[in-house]
Amino acid sequence: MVAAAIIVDGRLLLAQRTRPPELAGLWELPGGKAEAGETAEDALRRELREELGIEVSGGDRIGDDVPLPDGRVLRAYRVELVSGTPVALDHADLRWVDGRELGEIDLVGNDRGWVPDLRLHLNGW
Ligand code: DCM
Repeated sequence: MVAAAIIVDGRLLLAQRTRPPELAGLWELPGGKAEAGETAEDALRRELREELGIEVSGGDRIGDDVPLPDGRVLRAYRVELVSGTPVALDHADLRWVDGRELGEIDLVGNDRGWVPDLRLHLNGW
């Protein structure tokens, strides 16, 4: 599973989940499942095109791998917004947050461990 940290002007894009019921309303780094034969960058480009209507590039790792209960691993990447304005095509809402707001918003549990690393990127380190 791949998730994207998209940072523009010192703010990180978060997306609000609609499903499953226990995660609905919580915020996440957008992303999804890499399909067979896809690189992480390919998967992020496809997922973000489908979910947000944007084009991205790049993909340096951020933070540690998060093991999921089903045996898969969730991995975050910093990507650059190349074109488009994100639209919530598959989420309830979108928000751009600064470092302080990132600490206050209700993130999905799997993404919470990335906050310190994300803050370093938001603060320009
Ligand atoms: N997931 C997560 N954090 C993300 C992206 C995904 O915890 N930033 C988890 C939530 C689901 C699983 O991955 O358990 C599948 O996500 P989806 O339903 O979006 O395909």
